[in-house]
Amino acid sequence: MKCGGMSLALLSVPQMARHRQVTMAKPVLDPNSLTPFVDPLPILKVARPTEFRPTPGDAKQKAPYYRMAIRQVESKIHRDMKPTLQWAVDSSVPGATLETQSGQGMFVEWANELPKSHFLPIDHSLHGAEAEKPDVRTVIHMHGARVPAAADGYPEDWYVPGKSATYFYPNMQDAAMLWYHDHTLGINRLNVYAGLLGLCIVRDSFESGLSLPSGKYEIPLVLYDRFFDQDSQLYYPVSSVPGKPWIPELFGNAILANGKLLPYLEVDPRKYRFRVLNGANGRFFHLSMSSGQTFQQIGTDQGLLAAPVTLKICSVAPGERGDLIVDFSDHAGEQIVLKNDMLLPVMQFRVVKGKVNDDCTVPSTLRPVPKIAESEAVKTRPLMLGEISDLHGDSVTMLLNNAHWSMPITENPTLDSVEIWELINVTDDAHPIHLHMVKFQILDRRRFDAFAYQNENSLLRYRGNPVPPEPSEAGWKDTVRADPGMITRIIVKFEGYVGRYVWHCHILEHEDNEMMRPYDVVAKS
Ligand SMILES: [Cu+2]
Repeated sequence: MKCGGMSLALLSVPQMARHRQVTMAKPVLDPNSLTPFVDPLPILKVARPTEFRPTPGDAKQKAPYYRMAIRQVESKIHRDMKPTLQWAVDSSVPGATLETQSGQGMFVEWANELPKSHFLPIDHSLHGAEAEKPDVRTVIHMHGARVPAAADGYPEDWYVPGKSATYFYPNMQDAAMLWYHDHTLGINRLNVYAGLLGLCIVRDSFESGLSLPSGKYEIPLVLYDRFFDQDSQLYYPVSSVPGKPWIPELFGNAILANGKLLPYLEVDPRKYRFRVLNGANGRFFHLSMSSGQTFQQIGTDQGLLAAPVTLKICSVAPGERGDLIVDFSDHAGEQIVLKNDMLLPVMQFRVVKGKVNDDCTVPSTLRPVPKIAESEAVKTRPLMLGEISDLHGDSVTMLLNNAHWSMPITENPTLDSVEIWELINVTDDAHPIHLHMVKFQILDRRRFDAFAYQNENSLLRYRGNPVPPEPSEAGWKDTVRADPGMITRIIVKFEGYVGRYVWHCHILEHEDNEMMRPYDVVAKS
């Protein structure tokens, strides 16, 4: 189901109608009614530190200090739309990009300067979003960062306007594109939809030693979908259940690139590096070029792949990143559209005529990704991804291992130990599962009998052979697509820090309604 071309009120959206009827309380803007490709693609600004402060544990070292103000702003999504009210980090949506070197720590003060009222529909029946809690609150998590628990942005560590949290990120990890976003318990889907997301690029000497496109030829691309009303304002659909506006998924009809609807980018006829983030609440992207040309994927969530993968379609689930090399050298003078499923345009590339010098190369081997042997695992955890309906069948809750957020901790890996997590998906949806603090590898996916598993006392009956990860997933990951009717196995070394973290589905509507669990990394005894 894709939502291109919808403009009518009271429209039911099949993908969302499974459990609650989703209603459009007002007419939504039809992106097809707008002239495409009239706004240049915004190049995300890079955040600048305001000062340098002594590093925790080593006062002689100084680390940059960034103050990232979180404020309500108005900005133009498209030339022919009115300014849209959004919530911005460091004055833009997506927020300013943090850039750092591996091993170079940084302080970030996330300052909540939002107004006192929320402009999106809070569901007070969700755990963590009860009516007595303040409507406006935030806490920012750095997705993919190996960071002490106190700076991870725990969902209950939210704070209200006028307060801030200052986190120190050690950045002791390889080059990768991380991203920050709101993680507030019960309203995270609304805060991210409002605009609270941005990038953090970690660089290192290994990656910089490769002659990949850089500078103006390396372009981060943050993609997500939204609905807008006829006044150009963000619209978040609600359920048909009075007092319970939560919906199980959101698939907006407007796809934005770096915060603009249907922008264009003028490019030279040469190689570019596009660092793609799927920052959508629930939409999976499958990106291709209207020219039919192939491109190379050189990296995934946690950095470079062992070798480039040639693709015609790049798939990224919510939370995942794809690091792409696109070569326009054979397309001088052409206009090429970056498309999602159903040929829906995302943006346009206008390739300049002529020839340019391009000494960037993509090496045939990029960075070793040493396989973690299954024999290293000290524990295998079967973890069911399931869902329960309420008595009236008008609501559904997706759960990890049948446990709610507030139940006792069940996942408690030991620091530096290796575990295999088996994500046993008995639902009809693909769930992108994200573990905080760690990176991992995908072992395989295997079809199984979900009915037997649920009804015959966890009987495991396989319906196929194990399928290895796709080549574009065969690197270091922090988010993995757990497909329906499949057991997805990942192998994780819990390196980093002792403390309380979370693991969750990155479909934000699921995460806000219990598809998230705390986990503890415990000290070696
Ligand atoms: Cu999910």
